[in-house]
Amino acid sequence: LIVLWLCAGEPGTQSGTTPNIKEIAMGRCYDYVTRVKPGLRYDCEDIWRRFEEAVGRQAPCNVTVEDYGRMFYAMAQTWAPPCGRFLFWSKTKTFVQTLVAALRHFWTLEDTLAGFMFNDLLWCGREDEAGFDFGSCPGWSACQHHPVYSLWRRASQKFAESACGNVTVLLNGSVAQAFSRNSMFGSVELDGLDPCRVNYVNIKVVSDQEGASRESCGRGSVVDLIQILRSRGFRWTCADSSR
Ligand code: N1C
Repeated sequence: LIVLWLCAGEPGTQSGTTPNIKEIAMGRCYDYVTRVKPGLRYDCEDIWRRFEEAVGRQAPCNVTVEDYGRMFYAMAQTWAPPCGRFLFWSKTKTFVQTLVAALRHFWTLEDTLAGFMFNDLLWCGREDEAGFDFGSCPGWSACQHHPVYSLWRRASQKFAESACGNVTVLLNGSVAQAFSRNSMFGSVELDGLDPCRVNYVNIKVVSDQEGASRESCGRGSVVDLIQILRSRGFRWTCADSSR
């Protein structure tokens, strides 16, 4: 019976809203303003209220980028990473997090309040009553406007628009489509970069230690990225490396 119950999940659904999401997100917000970026003034209570307003009482597949407008307004950046230190990535998250922790030179979206608060959390609202659905949330593919996707979309867009100087892009050379127009980097951030503010786009294609590189600066989808950068007038460099 237990096995049957465990297997009964509908296709296209995944686990529900992260338990204790309010405590986690608000705790992170207070951590950010107290310890990570002391001196920045954000109202964590107000930010959480606006987040609830955006997500709660909505059909779980119906949360748009615009719905987060009021929340992002309350999170307006009074701080931006210094020019030359912006790091974008695609399909390399675990690797990036280790690298960033070690180098402390680069800044990613997770260094902004929005990225810091919502990293690795999952959420969706429920139509029938206020609040979150802790039982199940739709999968990405089942949704046109997934609440998690819309938040990252808005955050990624803002982050890319603020990028300046030399920016770095880390791609995973061990996967089939290191650069994909469907990824958050390829669909949102790339278009948000401003050729007048960005000096160089430095691409790094990183492959597994085992040397299983499927894609590199001269091969596969990375070539498409370089072509797009060229056509938009960016200066660029590209380097292959192993972890
Ligand atoms: O779709 P991706 O990667 O290309 O997105 C990565 C790209 C980075 O440059 C970030 O600035 O977009 C930004 N970003 C995050 O920082 C982030 N943290 C957590 C985008 N998405 C982020 N997430 C979650 O991972 C979110 O749920 C989103 O859908 C995935 C994207 O991961 P990916 O496909 O490996």
